[in-house]
Amino acid sequence: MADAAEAQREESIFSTSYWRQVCPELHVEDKAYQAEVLARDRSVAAVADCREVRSRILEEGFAALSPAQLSWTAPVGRLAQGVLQLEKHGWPATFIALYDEAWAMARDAGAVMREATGNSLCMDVVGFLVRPSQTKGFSPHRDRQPEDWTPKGVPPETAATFKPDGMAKYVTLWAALTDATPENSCLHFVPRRVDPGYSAGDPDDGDPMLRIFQDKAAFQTIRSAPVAAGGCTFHTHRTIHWGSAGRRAGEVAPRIALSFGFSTEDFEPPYFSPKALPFPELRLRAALASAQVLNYATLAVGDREGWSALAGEMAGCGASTLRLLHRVFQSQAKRFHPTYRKEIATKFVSVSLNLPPGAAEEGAKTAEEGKGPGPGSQKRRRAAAKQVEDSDDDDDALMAMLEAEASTGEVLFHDDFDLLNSGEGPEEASPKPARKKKALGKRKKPRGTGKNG
Ligand SMILES: O=C(O)CCC(=O)C(=O)O
Ligand SMILES: [Fe+2]
Repeated sequence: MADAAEAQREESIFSTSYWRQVCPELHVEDKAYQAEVLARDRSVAAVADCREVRSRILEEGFAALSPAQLSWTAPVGRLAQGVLQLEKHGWPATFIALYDEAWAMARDAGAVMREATGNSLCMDVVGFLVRPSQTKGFSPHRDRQPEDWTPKGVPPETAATFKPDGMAKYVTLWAALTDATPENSCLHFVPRRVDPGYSAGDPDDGDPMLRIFQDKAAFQTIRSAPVAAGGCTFHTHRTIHWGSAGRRAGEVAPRIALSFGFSTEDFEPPYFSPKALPFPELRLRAALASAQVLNYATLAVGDREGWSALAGEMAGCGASTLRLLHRVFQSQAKRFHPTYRKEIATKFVSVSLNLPPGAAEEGAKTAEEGKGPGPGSQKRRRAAAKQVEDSDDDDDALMAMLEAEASTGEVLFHDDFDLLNSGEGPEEASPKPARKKKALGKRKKPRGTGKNG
């Protein structure tokens, strides 16, 4: 797709006319459309339905609303078509966040969430396009583990990630833009009552899935959550969930979804100021979508098919695409919360250093390519900095590392980070499936690699 690759440049990413041409049916920074959305005064969902969502989340860790219970301002079918258009141009589904309609939906989702949970949009927006013959939804995971929240200064105890009234401090609204069925990878949930790690936390050793599925009766507790286009599901940061492996043969319609994360500020601060809502300006949207793809890119190792559902054609991308996404984010980085910047820097460094052999030639040299000392020790750090300075080398991974360390005043990349390169520590080096998916595998020690593994 040479044309698509050609268009994937910073100039296009920041151009309203480019995005309008990709999806002519949708709006980009269209003031008249935005005014129409803001003028709307219908409620999105009945208060009684939101109450039911609340009690289901408290009881089971998940809930659902049917299309008949929801009245979205944005046309759901047009958003789905938009995702397919983006695919044609080589863009991941998350880039639907470039369009006003996605933010209209975020606003509606916010109204439902406020009523059901009291949580606010934290800008964790992700799009998915599952083609069951080639890809599937994310493999089983919890959206957050202690290694996601402790870098944000939140105490490690899982029990403290719930409010005094029991509501989770992080809840996702997952909107189906096409019908989501078991055949095309609808979501599946494990009810909290059968999941001992839900509120107590997972042991450092041992697989939470194996803890739960010890006998036949446990398998019967798995709940499939099909929803027709325009319906949505809800789950907390601790609910184990996944998209099923759909039917591989035959013509199964793609499953397209758009998810929004809602949190309390003390648990996960909004990635950029809510003052930019309801319609953030294009540069902010572009930076967010780019960063979100990087944020999940570590999935390429632990959940390749899930990563494909998220990244589309970018799933096999090399260094130059990663660098492009990172540059777009960096250009707006100051507008993002320091904890998010830190997370994206960590992910960017991690995925850059983990590119398979040959992928780096797509663009920049990586730190692996014989630069001498790798990141980690002070000596290496200084050597890296000096190399960057001396050779005017544009090694974005190293720069990101240094920039992130300088801006946070923390040493983010320790010597064990070298394991990412050495191949000596596969347990640590392989990001496990994690929203951001937090792995449900054997965990030898907490990993600091963020939401996706
Ligand atoms: O759509 C999927 O397959 C995964 C969705 C998910 O894990 C989430 O929204 O938290
Ligand atoms: Fe998830």
